Order: sequence, then structure tokens, then C-alpha cells
Amino acid sequence: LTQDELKKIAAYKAVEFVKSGMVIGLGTGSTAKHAVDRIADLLHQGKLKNIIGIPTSKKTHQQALSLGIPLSDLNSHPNVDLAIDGADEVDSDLNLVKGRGGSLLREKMIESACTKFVVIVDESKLVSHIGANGAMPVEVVPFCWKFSQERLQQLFYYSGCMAKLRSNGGENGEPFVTDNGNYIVDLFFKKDIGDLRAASDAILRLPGVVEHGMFLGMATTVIVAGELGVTVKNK
Ligand code: DER
Repeated sequence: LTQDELKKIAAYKAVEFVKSGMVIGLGTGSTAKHAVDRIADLLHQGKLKNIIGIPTSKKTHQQALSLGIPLSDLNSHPNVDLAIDGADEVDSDLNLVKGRGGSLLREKMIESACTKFVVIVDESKLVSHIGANGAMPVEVVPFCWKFSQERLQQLFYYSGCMAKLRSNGGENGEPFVTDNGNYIVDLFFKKDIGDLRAASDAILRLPGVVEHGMFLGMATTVIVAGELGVTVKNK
């Protein structure tokens, strides 16, 4: 099975939790994309009715709009029944790293407002500890971003942290800009961060920081698709 086939399997399994009449947080990324596609399929087959989607990014908003999923936002629907989204890392306590696609702020806003948060991953996302397989993103305001980057790096000096402004991949190295007009500083750790709550609090205390990509204790269910099958982990 290819990685994308595994992502699709996890996504379809998660959509089994969707019931007619629900307000659904629609995730962002290559795994969540399959869940949004599946929800639209079931809507058009008449198997799901009266669904309202709350997209977690402009990208997902566009995808859902083109698929004909009725959309709204948190202002109109502050209580979300179920959110389905991917993750970059999942540890054994179901803590997540998200945001390598750049959508962490809207994702965290919507996923912290939902009754049930179902995470969908292929097995490559399982890690022994947070920060083990790549960047831990931090959304910062553009104003004096270099100052914020420096403060973040100093904060985690003990974990051999390297902080790097995310570029938009263009030739002139322009910064990546989020849906909210902010920048992202990616944190790379050489060693285990340690107490995740303390790390989260320390990051959020920096005035230039908007939000970070650690989703601690937020997932209610994690669906993992692997070569040997699908496992459902509950909090
Ligand atoms: O950026 C994000 O938070 C995405 O949800 C990411 O965490 C997962 O993206 P993927 O499904 O494309 O790996």
C-alpha cells in the first residue's frame, strides 16, 4: 500500500464518525483532503444530510466549496461536534505536532472548540517523543520576527534547538505567510523537549508568538493506518 492509500484508509475510517446534522471541523493537509472528499461523496449520495463544514484553512475552504459542502465559521458555530484532521507527529499520549502545512492557528482554534477531535495518520507519523521527526512550527507576527526567532531558540537551548524562519519556497527566499498574515518559525530539536506543557506555556508567553504546533491532550481519537491494518487509539 502506498502512503497515500494508507492516508485514504485512515480518512475514510474517520468519516464513519460523521452523522447527519453535525457541524464538522474540516482539516488541512494531504490526509484530511481525503476525509473532505469522502464527506462530499456521502453528502451527494444522500447518505449524509445537513452537514455544516468549518474549514481550518483557506485551502480547505476552497476544496470544500468546490465539492459543494455547506460551509460556515466559528462565529456562527462556536460549538463543533467533530473535527477530522491530520498530524505531523503523534506520541504515545496522543499529543500531536501539527502545522507543517502552515495551518496550525485555525486548526487549533477549531479543534479546541470541538467535542470530538479525530486525528488521521499513516503509521509514519508515530514518534517516541514530540519533535523527533521534524519541525515544531510556531506562528509569529511579522513585526520583529527575528527577535522572536532568537528568543525561541534561546528558550530551548538545552534541547539543542535551531529556530528557522519558514520561506515560501520561491527563488528570492520570501517568508511563508499564513492565512492570518503571520510568519512561521520552525523549531528543530536535537534532544527531547521534556515537559511539553511547560514548553507550551513558555512559548506562548513570548509576546510576538501567536500560537504553536503542539496540540497537547486535544485528540480524542487517533486513527493509524499501517501495512498491517488500521488501529483506533482513544484517549
Ligand atoms: O499542517 C497541518 O497541521 C497538517 O494537518 C499536517 O499536520 C498533516 O499533513 P499531511 O496529512 O499532509 O501529512
